[in-house]
Amino acid sequence: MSLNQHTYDESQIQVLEGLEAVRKRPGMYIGSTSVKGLHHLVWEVVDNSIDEALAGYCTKIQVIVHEDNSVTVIDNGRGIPVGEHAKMKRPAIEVVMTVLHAGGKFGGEGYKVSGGLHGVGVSVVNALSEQLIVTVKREGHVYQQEYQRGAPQYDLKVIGDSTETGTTITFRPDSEIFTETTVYDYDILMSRIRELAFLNKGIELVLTDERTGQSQTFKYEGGISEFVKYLNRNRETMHETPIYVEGAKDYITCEIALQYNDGYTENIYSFANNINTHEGGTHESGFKSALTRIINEYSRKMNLMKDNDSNLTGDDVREGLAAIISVKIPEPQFEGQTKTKLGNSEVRGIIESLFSEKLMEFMEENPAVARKVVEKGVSAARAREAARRARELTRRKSALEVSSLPGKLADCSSKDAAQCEIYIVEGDSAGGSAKQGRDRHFQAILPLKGKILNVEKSRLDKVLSNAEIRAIITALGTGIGEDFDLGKARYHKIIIMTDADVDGAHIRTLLLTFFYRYMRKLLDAGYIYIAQPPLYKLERNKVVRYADSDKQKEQIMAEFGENVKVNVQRYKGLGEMNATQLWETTMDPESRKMLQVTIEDAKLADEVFDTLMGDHVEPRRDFIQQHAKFVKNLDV
Ligand code: 0RA
Repeated sequence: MSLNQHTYDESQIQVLEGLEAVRKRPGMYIGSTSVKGLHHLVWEVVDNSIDEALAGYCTKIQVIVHEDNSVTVIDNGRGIPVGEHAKMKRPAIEVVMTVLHAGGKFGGEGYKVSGGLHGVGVSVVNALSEQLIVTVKREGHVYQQEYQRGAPQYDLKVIGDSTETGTTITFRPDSEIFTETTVYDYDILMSRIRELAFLNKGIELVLTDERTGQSQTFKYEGGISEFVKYLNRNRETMHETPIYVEGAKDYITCEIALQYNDGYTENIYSFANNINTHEGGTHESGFKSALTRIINEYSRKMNLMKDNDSNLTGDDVREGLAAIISVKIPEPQFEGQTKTKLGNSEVRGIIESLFSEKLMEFMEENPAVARKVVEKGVSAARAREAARRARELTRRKSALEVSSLPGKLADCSSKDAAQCEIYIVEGDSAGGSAKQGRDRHFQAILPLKGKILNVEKSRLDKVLSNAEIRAIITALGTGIGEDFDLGKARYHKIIIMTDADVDGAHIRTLLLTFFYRYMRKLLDAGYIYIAQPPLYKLERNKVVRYADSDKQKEQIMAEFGENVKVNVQRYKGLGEMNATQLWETTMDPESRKMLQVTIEDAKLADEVFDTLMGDHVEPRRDFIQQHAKFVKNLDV
């Protein structure tokens, strides 16, 4: 046996061991094997194509979901190299597809801007796919290789000629790994692909769903400026064109776009290497401090505030602001609870000085807009004062009352927050069943009457004067907004339980919007859940089964056997279930299913809400047409 063959055998064994490690512990590489992990496979492949585009070699990326939920990603980049890898003695493409973290090693050119969970390498996608086929057009030829669960099925071969270049990867996620679901969600794919198109101006991204025939193309020459306009699409804006700033220093590139609207909420999204930094970080804090400082400086300079007026706060100047901050950085440091906080300290200063200068320039050139922005901040400051007084009132009141908890709350007996759960239940009658059915040791019930206030349309002072919202705040114990303290949470599971109808969906959206706006850390901590009551009860000869979907109903009917007239009950509301049924199906930790709400879900709820309740008719109509299946019963 030659020495070369010997080394080859060894490295092949190592390769297989590496992929086996990925299959044994997929969560370590892609976060989870649920819906999120399933979609992560797509992002891993797409990220490589985006990197190729950022390096200047790729202009178009296409994502196709096939009938069988396999996915194809096509790009027109340089194509993954096919020549022999010096050390591994195999074609580079095979090394990229089978060796962990091998992706960037052949580039040689500068750096790759990847980060976070992303950038683990396409070999991970390969390891977790039943089948993967890679096709590369390069140097006049078309090359192809196929793998199953990461293992090559044949040596790289030439299957044709082409004058074009690019990479096509088709993979079918392994159902042995993704046991929960292997079905791709169009809306999840679409909203991230749209986001990537906003964040990387000029790149054309196409999403096609062969299961439905749906297809959308995203390409934004205006990049994040168009992103900001999109965020404000349902609002009246205070200036037509977003303020846009870009700059680079020491291989760090920064872009900022912002536009004020006449609403009360702030919509700031920051990104580092295309990853949404939910927890903020140095780029976001640099931006915020520059914004506050410059607006105050400008108003003093122009005598828009009295000398003894105190400065506007950050919250004041961010009321009605939509902004995107996007940085691309060679070695991002991701920190925080969910690793979505940018830690690189050098970024703060770069953003701060870049943005201060441009913002001052903008305000001086657009005095009418600048004046409106300042006036808005001043009125926000007044409202903040009013809110503070209202809050103090609540605080003092609760200190005086014997029991400060809301009267409607049926609290649990345990005081160990980590064990405790609170069900926020739609309606008094379902609330009654839940109170009877619960395990009172660790389950608390808070029934809500009717709908809570739409927090998108009100300032904090009004939000705090709403009885239902006050009940939620006091029950949770955390405080709200800037006073929020996660450590004071009285329950570590906050479970929203509403009817499976349009009103239920509306109330759920209102609650999620409230948590998103005022208690975001609850979402970061993963404390918010949505209960999943069943849709059907099926009964035959005292054997009772429940079904969550029509499909499951059919399945259970089939299991009961043919030609028996099974008793089927469709639940329209929680109120139709008695206490025992509610416990068995929805509240018993042994048997219930709950959805844990992520910050993305809440963001989406916020967006859905915005679109359905916003001031403008056109986006609402578009949205309803696009999401007909989801909102078909909505009376808007
Ligand atoms: C390594 C080196 C080069 C390109 C790529 C990887 C590459 C990977 C993927 C994955 C999907 N699409 C891709 N496109 C390119 C540089 C090749 C060269 O120097 O010509």
